[in-house]
Amino acid sequence: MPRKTIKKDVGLGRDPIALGLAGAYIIGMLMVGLLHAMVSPISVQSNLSYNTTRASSLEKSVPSAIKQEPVRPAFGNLLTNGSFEFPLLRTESQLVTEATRQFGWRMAWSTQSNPKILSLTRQPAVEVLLAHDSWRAADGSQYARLDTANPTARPVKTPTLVTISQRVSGTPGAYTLSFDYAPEPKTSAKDNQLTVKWGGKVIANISADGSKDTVPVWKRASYSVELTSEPSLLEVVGGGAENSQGNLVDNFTLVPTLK
Ligand SMILES: [Ca+2]
Repeated sequence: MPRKTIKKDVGLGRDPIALGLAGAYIIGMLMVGLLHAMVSPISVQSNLSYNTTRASSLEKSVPSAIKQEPVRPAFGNLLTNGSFEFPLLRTESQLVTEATRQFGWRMAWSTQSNPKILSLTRQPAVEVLLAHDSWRAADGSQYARLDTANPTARPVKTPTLVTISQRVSGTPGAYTLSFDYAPEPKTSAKDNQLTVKWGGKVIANISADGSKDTVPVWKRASYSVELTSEPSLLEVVGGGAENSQGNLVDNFTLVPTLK
């Protein structure tokens, strides 16, 4: 009995077998902890990888049409809203009338509209487009089409060719008028005719073939003009077939000519 009592009082530290088992248990737990510490970062990395992939796929699912590029006004540009970045569009296309604040351009139906076949009851409007898919603007996020969309029900025909204009004042002298022009993709030169006037005189007649284009192919054109003490009128006249196709323009600038 006394020996059994003594055995019960003996601690584990004094029992070689129990000590061995306890040591193995502690080492085992340390190894499990070490393995866990090694595995955990991989698991976190994996989650990060998943989230990144998910964020990327979400980004791809956002329509590119609502992405806005920062507006970069040309330094010294005397023209208002030459890049058609205002009004800020939330849809791919909007018909803008003169009543639209911030637009900056006057507008009228083009002198090349055909009043014999068209109802002139509709208010002049210019179509502003927000860059979408691969149809990028030449500058910023938006551009204009001077053969505008026709929202009226067919077969009623209304004008679509539009003229936009601005009266410009500034220090008299030599200036450079520049803008980007693109034929509408998959339309021929019959759809893409543009006339530019300065002070009532024609300074450019542009014709471009976009029949082989899949995206707007922008080309920059520049012309020398004179600004006098009197305000000068810039007119951009949409021409060609009147069918809501053609005449993409963007990024009009009027800056002093460097000598
Ligand atoms: Ca633009």
